[in-house]
Amino acid sequence: MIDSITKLRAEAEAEIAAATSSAGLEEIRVRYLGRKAQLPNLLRGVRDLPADQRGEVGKVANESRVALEALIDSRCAQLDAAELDSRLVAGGLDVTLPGDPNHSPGRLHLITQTQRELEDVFIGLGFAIAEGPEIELVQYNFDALNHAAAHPARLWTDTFYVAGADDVSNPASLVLRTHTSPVQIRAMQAQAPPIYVIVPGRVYRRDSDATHTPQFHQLEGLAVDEGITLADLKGTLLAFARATFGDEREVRLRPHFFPFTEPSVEVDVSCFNCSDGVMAGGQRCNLCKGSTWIEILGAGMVDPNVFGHVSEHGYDPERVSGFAFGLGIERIAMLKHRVPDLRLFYENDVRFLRQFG
Ligand code: 2NM
Repeated sequence: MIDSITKLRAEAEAEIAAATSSAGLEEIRVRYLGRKAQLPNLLRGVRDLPADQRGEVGKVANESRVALEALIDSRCAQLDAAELDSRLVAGGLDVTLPGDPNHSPGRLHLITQTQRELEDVFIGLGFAIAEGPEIELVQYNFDALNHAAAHPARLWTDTFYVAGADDVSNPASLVLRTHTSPVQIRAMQAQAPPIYVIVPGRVYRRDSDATHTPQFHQLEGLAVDEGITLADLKGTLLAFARATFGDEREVRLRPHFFPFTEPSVEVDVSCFNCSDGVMAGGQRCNLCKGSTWIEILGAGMVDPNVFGHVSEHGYDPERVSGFAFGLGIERIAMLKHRVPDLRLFYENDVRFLRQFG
């Protein structure tokens, strides 16, 4: 038996050395070492040998297997390199090679990183991601979201109307969406309740100063089901706050107004920079300004009038209820990473960007 193993090993070694392509080498590997191949077959036969021969034969067979594997690996590397060389000589360009000199592949922008972290949190809570157009009908951006005809956000001074929009109150006029909420209307038209979606994306408002850029990012959420209450909203936002700002966080809801929710709330997270408004050095906290709370988002219970715009898709306010919320991704990133000025996100200064990730 030892003789046949040694002979097999010698044959295999000769074939490996003579292999001229990585495909041919793989065929040799399967033939000698594959599951149904000769050497493993011999190894399996070891257990039927008399006890006094098993150790010796097993050892020789196993050593042969290990030696052949190593030989194949090194021959494979040789052949791969030779094959690459010949492709390059033939003039083919291998775009999978690293650059020379090697360049960093870069990193995701902090807004993208933050958006993906937020998506992960809400996916973990059972939400799906929905996306939709950035150029949107007034019907979806305002009317279906219960914005009164005279709502100031509809004015051309506040919203970018797309060339050709004849009248700001024409539902067929086009705007750059001012929030991602119209996607939630579209999601409800496409899916009857229950629905649990988040909508991240770019939004546009005619605003430009130290704390506003004309384009920014939102992440909104919508949950509609039987028996959804404000307590579900608060529990969801508490889980989000803890995942994003630390396990010790609490949340607080304050009454507010939004056109599409009733009641509406602003949501604060307990400060993660101080204790009782005072920082380690004894000064008043510069993040919460000593208040112990930081505003992070707006939310509320979806107004029955909003369901009225999608009632033919199964949204009967007598049967289902829902909560919705919206947050600014830039604001979350600024709080988490102590970014002092919103405009840094849009100046593309790599000295700023490369600090993250
Ligand atoms: C917010 C605050 C409160 C919101 C409402 C809806 C919809 F589509 F369900 F009506 N989407 N998003 C909402 C509610 C957004 O952002 C500050």
